[in-house]
Amino acid sequence: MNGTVLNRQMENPTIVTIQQHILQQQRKHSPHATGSFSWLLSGITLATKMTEARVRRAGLLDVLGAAGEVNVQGENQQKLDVYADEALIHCLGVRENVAIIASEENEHAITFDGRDGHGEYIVVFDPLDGSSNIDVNVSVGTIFSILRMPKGLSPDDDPTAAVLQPGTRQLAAGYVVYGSSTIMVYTTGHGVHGFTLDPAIGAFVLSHENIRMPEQGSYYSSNDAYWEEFPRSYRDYLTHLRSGGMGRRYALRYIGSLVADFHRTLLRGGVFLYPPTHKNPEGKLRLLYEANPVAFIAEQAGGYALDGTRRVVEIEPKDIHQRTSLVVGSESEISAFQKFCHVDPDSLATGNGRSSLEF
Ligand code: AHM
Ligand code: MG
Repeated sequence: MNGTVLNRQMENPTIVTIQQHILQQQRKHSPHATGSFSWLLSGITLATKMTEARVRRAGLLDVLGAAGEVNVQGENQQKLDVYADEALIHCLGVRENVAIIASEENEHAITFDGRDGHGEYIVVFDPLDGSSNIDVNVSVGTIFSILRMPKGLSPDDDPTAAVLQPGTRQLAAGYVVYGSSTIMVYTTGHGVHGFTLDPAIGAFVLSHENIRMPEQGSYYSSNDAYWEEFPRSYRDYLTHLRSGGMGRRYALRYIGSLVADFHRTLLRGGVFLYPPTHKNPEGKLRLLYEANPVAFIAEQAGGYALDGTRRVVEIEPKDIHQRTSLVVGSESEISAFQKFCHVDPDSLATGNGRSSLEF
């Protein structure tokens, strides 16, 4: 025989890119998968790499500052918000299996001509989370959640109704933090995995396999400037953490970009809270494309995510841009939160085999 036969272990190469990892996961958990889902995820990774390239050159290109428009949330759009949104819409729009897109930056759900009912997936995202940090070189990110197109519904009939699904129906969720390095973290319901962008080869490379949230951390994360507005039970809980009631004295870390604050909480443990305030009595964070993906990832990593009284992922959404309060973190901190806020522990049973917290 002419030629050389390479005897490399293609299943376990030294470098595992996110694309390889997704395919390996599919082979393991859905052997009959068509590859359609990984094609969709590759659209997201491409868009985030485009955004990361802009973020890295932010002080050099004319990409800083306001774009001159106000989004549906009443917030001034930044140029990078608009760029990140357009990158995702473009990269997902050319994937024919995407039926509907919904984004923080667009009031209505977006559908595509000529799909003739072939679109299987819905993607909702916050294209650039933490916009107030863009101009000052502080970490920002992209958050996404993927849902299946409900059977019997056509995107052309009522795209909004198709998007309004509880977080328990998420097929996958993830985020990218454009920080000191760029990292993508995702779950498809089989653990949480992290990939660091290697700028030399332009690929997300497996760096954090099967991330588990520590059972207890040393940080709490909330905007203390709103302290007086927090409900009494939240203040009592935070005082408990601050005063050593958990066997250690907690320190405060708050970046103001949910993705970055959550990423630290995922790796180091602790708790992140955005309680109801006078200005935002329902909480500030958006359910579909901020709280739900973060909650799915937290639960997959052994943590918990509540809106204050129930699992975030069980909330039935009524509006694409619906807001929610959010308390997400490690087992010990959430267990203590439940005692202060009188949450029924049974309401936190995840339904995926894990029991609710014990008291
Ligand atoms: P954004 O998606 O428009 O950037 O807003 C959401 C951000 C979150 O990333 C962060 O947790 C929160 O708003 C910070 O709000 P505040 O400045 O009120 O603390
Ligand atoms: Mg956001």
